[in-house]
Amino acid sequence: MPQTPPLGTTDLTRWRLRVSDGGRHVWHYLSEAEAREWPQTREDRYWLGLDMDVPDLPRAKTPLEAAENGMRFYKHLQSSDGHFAGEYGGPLFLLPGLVIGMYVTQTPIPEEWRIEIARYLWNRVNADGGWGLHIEGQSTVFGTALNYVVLRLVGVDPNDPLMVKARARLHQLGGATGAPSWGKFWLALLGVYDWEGVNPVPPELWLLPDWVPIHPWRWWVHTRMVYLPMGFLYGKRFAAPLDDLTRALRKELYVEPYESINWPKQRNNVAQVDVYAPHTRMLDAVFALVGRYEQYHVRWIREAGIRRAYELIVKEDENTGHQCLGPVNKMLNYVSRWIVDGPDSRAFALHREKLRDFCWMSGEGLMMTGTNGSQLWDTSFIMQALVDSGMAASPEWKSVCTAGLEWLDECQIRENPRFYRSAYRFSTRGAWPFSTREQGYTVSDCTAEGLKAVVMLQENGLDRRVNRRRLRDAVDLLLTMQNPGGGFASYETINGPELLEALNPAEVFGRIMIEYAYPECTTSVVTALQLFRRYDDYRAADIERTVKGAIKYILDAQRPDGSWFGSWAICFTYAAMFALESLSLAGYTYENNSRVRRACDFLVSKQQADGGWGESYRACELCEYVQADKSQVVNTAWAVIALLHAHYPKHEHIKRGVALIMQRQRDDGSWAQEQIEGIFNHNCAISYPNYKFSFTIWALGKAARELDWS
Ligand code: LAN
Repeated sequence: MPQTPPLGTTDLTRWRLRVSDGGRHVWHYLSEAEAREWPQTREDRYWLGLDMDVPDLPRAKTPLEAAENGMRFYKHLQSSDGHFAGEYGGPLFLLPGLVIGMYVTQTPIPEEWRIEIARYLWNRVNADGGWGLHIEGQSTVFGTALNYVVLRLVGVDPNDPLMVKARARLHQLGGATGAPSWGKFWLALLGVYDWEGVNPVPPELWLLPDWVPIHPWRWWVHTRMVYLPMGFLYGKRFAAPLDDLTRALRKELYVEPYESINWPKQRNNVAQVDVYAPHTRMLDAVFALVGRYEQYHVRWIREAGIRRAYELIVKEDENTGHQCLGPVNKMLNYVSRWIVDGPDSRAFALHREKLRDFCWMSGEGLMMTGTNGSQLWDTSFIMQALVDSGMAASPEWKSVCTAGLEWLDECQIRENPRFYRSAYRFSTRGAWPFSTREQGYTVSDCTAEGLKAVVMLQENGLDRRVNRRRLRDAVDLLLTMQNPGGGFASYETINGPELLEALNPAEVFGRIMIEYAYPECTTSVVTALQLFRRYDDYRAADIERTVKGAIKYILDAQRPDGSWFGSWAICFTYAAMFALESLSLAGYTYENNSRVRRACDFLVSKQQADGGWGESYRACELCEYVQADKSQVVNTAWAVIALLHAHYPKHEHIKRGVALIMQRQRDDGSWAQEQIEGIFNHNCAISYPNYKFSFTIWALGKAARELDWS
């Protein structure tokens, strides 16, 4: 790696995180004078990797003391409004959307962003000069070509050693013609890749009647919300006008001269290293057919498709405060609104403002995040850990809990979306979202974890800020989310046929076309319902039936070796924690149930020599347990919690896990960041840096309570 970041570095002591509006995150870069007026907090300093000036704590002798020390540190990271903010980076295909989207709409990129984006990519480059799909992945064409473009657009010179090496790596991989479809799409918008080289994304799909089994409304919400603006932009064949920089990029990105490239031939050309979900023959046949249609399409139908797509884009913007569901559709909608509404429109100004919500500043530079944060998710876990470990009862943590509850109260969504069925939205009344109320999407397990945290806090002596009716609203919503097999999916019920997966055009992600039921989501929901019914007999029979079905799903999802595959974090240890919690609530433990025994034996067989557990993200790709080189405190915490749920009788295994977590704790109570923790779509890792606090504290606190330490 070249010695210095390509555009230098900003003064880290001048960055501040401001939280507002129910958990909104915006990083500000202050002038020196402003910086004197607005001091940096410990929270800022933690996320910037600066010294926090916190005292060393007396060394913990028991797991409970270790949990308390952990919390003494973690409380410094609680934001002023009561939630726990955090860096939600990891994927490396998001900054390209941000920067290309800003470039083609001529949105000025602030100087401090340019410097810090370049520094982030410089920090995250692989030894071979390229970038992967995420920060721990091997170099791919997607990562390398697109981040190369980012660096050029923020002002890095093509002769910078970082660029020379990246270009060499890209050319070795075959050049940008081998980018997967989403990469081709962004390059085409920028005008450095020909639209003829992109498989069709017909906006006419949105004109199909709703009953058609492949109608986009039936797709997984992320996939449909990305393909919506893609259809619009493809229909328009929008490409930014060429300028010197993009002209230069046409030379730099390809092995062969740009003019000599046979574009239609590139549509299905995707570099081997990039492919996770190869095109099926059926998909290629459909593309061939739709490609024909493209040549002869009827003008007015195309226009109607574009209009329909635009109408739904506007509804999405309005429903989410111009935040959008996620970072990809955010930037595609952004470009779409610029084209139609123009740079001076109110809609575009609102959109521009919300770009900031996705930009997170870290010690390594500025990244674009996987959502506008993981506010609700992180806050509800630590609140539950505090209650479950008994710590919430101590006066020391009262204010942490009270502030947490106030924020959770704020965060619950009270009504259905403004554009509801007309925008194919699922109900939201009573839901908790993954990030903020403004983003406003129901997620099954986020609703469940939010509900659990609130009920636990309120039943432990805090004011009942969230009244019974609102808790019932959450329950009503959850009860509508169960699928026929008994399981719960992520944002909605499963609405489309699995056959649609054969038409997955995205190459780099697996199982993205429809919703699927997940053990994690299912467990969160059943545990929430079980907890709720301890205090309220509302819809008791429905809850009973739902829980039964869910437990059956969990049992059905178990593999013969006793494991469960985890879809949203790495991987089998994560899923085991959830699944065994479900089963223990149903009364199944190691003592009385062979399934639970098998699950525990599986987990214990993976315990590493030092007493910890450690899984590699490769497990999620390969769908098999893959040991990490080194044990990880987060995996260890999940395994410990799992075994505790199961009442696993050989306590020495659990205690060795606990000992490892204690041993890795630093003098100030914190734990160091280890491997990346999360995953999505089988193939892309994503950071949950707060897990090393919430789950370690939880595991320690729970173990302290449930095992004999005398
Ligand atoms: C998330 C993050 C949270 C996650 C859990 C709540 C953990 C899970 O149990 C349910 C699914 C959910 C909500 C989830 C879905 C997919 C997301 C939104 C992400 C992994 C964060 C980023 C990812 C999103 C799809 C990234 C943008 C990429 C595209 C392919 C559009």
